[in-house]
Amino acid sequence: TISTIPAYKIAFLQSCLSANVLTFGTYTLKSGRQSPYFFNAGSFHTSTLLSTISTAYAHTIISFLASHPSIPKPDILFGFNRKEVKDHGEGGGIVGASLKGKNVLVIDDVITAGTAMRETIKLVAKEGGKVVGFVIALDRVEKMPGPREKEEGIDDGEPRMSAIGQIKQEFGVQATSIVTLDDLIAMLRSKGGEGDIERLEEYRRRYMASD
Ligand code: OMP
Repeated sequence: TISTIPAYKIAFLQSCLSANVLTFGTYTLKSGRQSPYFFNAGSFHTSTLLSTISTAYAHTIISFLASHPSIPKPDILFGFNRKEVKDHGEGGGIVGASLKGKNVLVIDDVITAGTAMRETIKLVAKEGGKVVGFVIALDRVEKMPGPREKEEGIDDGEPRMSAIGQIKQEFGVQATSIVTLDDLIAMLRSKGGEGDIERLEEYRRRYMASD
């Protein structure tokens, strides 16, 4: 229920709704799934919204680091990846601190099937670093696509592990998020149950991960 969701998560979800970062409709995802909602981090484009999302990430990162004491916390460096590798000027695929020999905490927007996370793990390894954790704004808590879904786009209805769970198992990487689809549904319910909830719950029943 909403009473168990921390205030910063509610504030974050409320900002996402009022800034149209979270929208409802029919969207085709990267995975090919048809979703009744979409999270567009690019719509966090004002100074107020930037402050909202960075505060929410900060809360999440602080509690993530506190619950994983084995992750070393020296002076914190930061950087980000370019969409395309630059072959002039200082060059390279990363702007900011070099990743060489570093433990990397990755900050990303959304996880669905985990494709973007896998690419990031590879990219960081290529730059000589090691991903120790992921902090995501929205975890859609969806199951991994099965072989039939990958080939024909048809979900076989079988229960499967979450994309995050699978990545934790394969790479030993920890992950956490500011909010999940469950938080969003609980928050919308507390606001008096808008029409979209039915579609969100139907989608959740269909693609929810088994772990
Ligand atoms: P996966 O790579 O399947 O985990 O999907 C994550 C990526 O999908 C994000 O980095 C976005 O590029 C995109 N995405 C969103 O931005 N918002 C959503 O609500 C859903 C997706 C998506 O396509 O799954």
